[in-house]
Amino acid sequence: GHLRGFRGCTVWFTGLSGAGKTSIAFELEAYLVSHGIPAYGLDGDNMRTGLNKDLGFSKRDREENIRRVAELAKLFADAGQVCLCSFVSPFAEDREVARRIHRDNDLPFFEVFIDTPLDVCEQRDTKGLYQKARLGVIKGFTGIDQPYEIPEHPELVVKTINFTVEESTMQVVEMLQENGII
Ligand code: GGZ
Repeated sequence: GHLRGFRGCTVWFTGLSGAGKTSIAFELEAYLVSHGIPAYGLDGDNMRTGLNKDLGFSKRDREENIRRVAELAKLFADAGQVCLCSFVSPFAEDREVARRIHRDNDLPFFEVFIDTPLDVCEQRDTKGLYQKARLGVIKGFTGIDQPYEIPEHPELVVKTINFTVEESTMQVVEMLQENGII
């Protein structure tokens, strides 16, 4: 990728389960590709079923999940893609590792906090996971019996209540425009 004019970047979506990370990333991917910008989304669905299928949700496993995802995202970005990573990534130190992996390779990295309150995520409960966590069937669920560390210096905070997925997505598009990525 070092001879290329346009270099890719990584947009790192963090937030609770059900916050809307994947919905926004999916909408953004469609927007970018329809504008001729190569983009590719990574999330729990395509990482935890394959490359990271040996990992669970302990603090250590989440750390390794994020490290591997960040190394993969770095390669996508270096290959000129806008890599859209949607992971709960609840621990600040793990998100910092992801950022450092990109910085060390001079690749732009944008941390986007999808700021949806826990009670809203829990009410949506699209997969029934919060209920299972409340009942103790799932242990170590982020926001219930494991922490979510709120990002202190994200490049962007997207509040999703009272906004459509399209409106939230456009906030990310504007951030990429302001930073000369697109
Ligand atoms: C959090 C969990 C858990 C626990 C299963 N805690 O809404 P979802 O279903 O699709 O998003 C959650 C996803 C989180 O995987 P990540 O790879 O993003 O996590 S991390 O970044 O922390 O490594 C949820 C489901 O997996 N899930 N158990 N205990 N989310």
